[in-house]
Amino acid sequence: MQGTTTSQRALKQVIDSITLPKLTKKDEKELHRRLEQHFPALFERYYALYGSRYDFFLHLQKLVRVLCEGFAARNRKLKNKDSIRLETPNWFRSESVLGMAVYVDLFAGDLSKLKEKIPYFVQLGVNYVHLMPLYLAPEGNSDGGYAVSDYRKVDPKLGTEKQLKSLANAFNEAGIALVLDFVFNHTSDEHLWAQKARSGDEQYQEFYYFFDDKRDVDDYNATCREIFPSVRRGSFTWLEDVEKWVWTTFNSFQWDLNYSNPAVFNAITDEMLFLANLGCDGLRLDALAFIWKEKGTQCESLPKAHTLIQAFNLCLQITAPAVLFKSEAIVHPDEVAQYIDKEECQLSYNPLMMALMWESLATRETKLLTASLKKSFAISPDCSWVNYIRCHDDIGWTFDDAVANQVGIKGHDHRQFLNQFYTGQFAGSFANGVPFQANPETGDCRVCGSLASLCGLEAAMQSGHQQDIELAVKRVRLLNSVNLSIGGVPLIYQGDELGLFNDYQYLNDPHKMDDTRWVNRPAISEKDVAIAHDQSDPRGRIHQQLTDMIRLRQFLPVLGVAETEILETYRPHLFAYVRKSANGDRLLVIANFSEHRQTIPTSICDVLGSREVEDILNGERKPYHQNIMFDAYDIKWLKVIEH
Ligand code: OTU
Repeated sequence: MQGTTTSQRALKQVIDSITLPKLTKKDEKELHRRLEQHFPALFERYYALYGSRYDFFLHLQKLVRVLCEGFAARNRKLKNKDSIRLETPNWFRSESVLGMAVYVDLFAGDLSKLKEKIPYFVQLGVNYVHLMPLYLAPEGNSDGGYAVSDYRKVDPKLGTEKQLKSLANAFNEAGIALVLDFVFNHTSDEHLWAQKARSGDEQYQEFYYFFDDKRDVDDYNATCREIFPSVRRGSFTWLEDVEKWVWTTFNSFQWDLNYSNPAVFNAITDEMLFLANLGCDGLRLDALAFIWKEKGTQCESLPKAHTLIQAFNLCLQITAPAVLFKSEAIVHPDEVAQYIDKEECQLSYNPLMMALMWESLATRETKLLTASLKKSFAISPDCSWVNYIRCHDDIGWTFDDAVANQVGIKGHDHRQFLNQFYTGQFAGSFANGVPFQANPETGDCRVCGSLASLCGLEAAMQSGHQQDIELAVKRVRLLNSVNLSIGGVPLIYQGDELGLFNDYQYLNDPHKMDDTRWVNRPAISEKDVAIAHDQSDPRGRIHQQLTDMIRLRQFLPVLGVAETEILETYRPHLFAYVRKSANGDRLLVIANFSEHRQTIPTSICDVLGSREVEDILNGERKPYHQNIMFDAYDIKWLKVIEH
């Protein structure tokens, strides 16, 4: 390959061979500029994926047509946003960006009612809203919407495309970024492509992984991880009517798309651009680790999965550059890091920090959290973590066993302990968690539950024990406080801002009862909101404390574009980090992950350049002499006192 010259020639050939959509002179110029800038890289990736196919050029031609049409279909407002975002590519790193993840129906009822919740978001300081999948999906069990039957149709129970567009518009006017799910590893078995495949259409059978021979299935199963082992063993489903096996990493009704077929890449790009043109600011790349498969491998995070995502990203750079990618790789920390790059995903969930905050709460020790984040927290300055404490899924105990070993922790045993601790099988645990996908063979298990319940508030309020209630409220504050101050976009999960407990209603619904993740997908009621505004209720205090910290954060540029250095505290229960911005601004955060009093010498403040500090969280200005003292689960945001 001759690099740029070959791709330039290919671009010219493609452009000459297609009819371009009608564009204004200015738009045409911009499209050509972007193609010139990004096509060489796109061509390189597309060639690496599909170059050996006899029909490569035809697919390439189709792809360029899809991109040009996507560009033409993008409205003026969004095109203006594209130009603004190209000028301010790091907008998401601002200290004022705060996210929330919500289910349209559980949070508001439907799309039109969600629009009425804009003041709620604004009041809380939320300006990034991730809407859980809202597309047409099978009746009954649809994996919470993660089985998409039509990317272009809003689930009629939630509203219409028109309402979604109008919501996107209203969000935009209120300064709220909209993030939608891009569920591109699989479709539901009711998607038109799946239906055609099922009826014997070979062209569409090639959209998925269909196998006649059980030996293929066995070969792949031998090296692939089972994701939902309590649903079905292995990663395949036998289709009685077609007499073939189909690849289903998750539920049997979620068919994995076959990205070794360029027609799939093109078709999905078309769907992606449709979502982009609805007016969203970000796409959450669901289950992105699984999109490329090769026999003899685990079929997760393979090099070509990255090539594919880079190619999708380039397609966006050409047609809708305002739209960001958020990586949902809930995998080994080293693999999580591989997706984080301006050219791949600008945003990424931070499952390592999420899991290890819970680990520290259980053990009261911070050595694994400190050692792991020292290794893995730093990422490219063009990108950002999306930090979270809870989400709609389970907590998986993801951490690097080698790092754990270095601090004297055996990964396997420790995970068993954590599962026991959070699912009520460990005497003395404060948590009300529920096991998810226990695998009897490997002993693997994950945990579900709401923030407040996992922190012990549900149990404490049941027992009425005042001291336990206090401790639970403090645990919630501690986790929220780290999440808001460590650097990155904090993402609140619906209901956790209100201190909601587990919701056991799902046990009465036959479509949900087998999926314990529903325990942390509560419907939010007016009553819940009212309780959270009642200061005499512990949930009211949770809400107030969170709100106060959010307010404070908004005025701390050091929590925006700046670096995080994880510090060694040499104190088993304390966790500390310092935020440093280029202009010398600094913030030191120290957190006590135990219910016992702790102290640390004031010398830790030397990272701030002075020991004359104040805790800006509670306005405590008293100078610390020899030691800084911490009560149960205390956290301090320390700044040098300005004279
Ligand atoms: C995602 O999560 C979604 O967040 C889940 O809600 C979906 O069920 C799933 O994809 C399928 O669409 O298995 O338990 O290792 O753990 O991508 C959560 C990555 C999941 C997977 C993660 C997946």
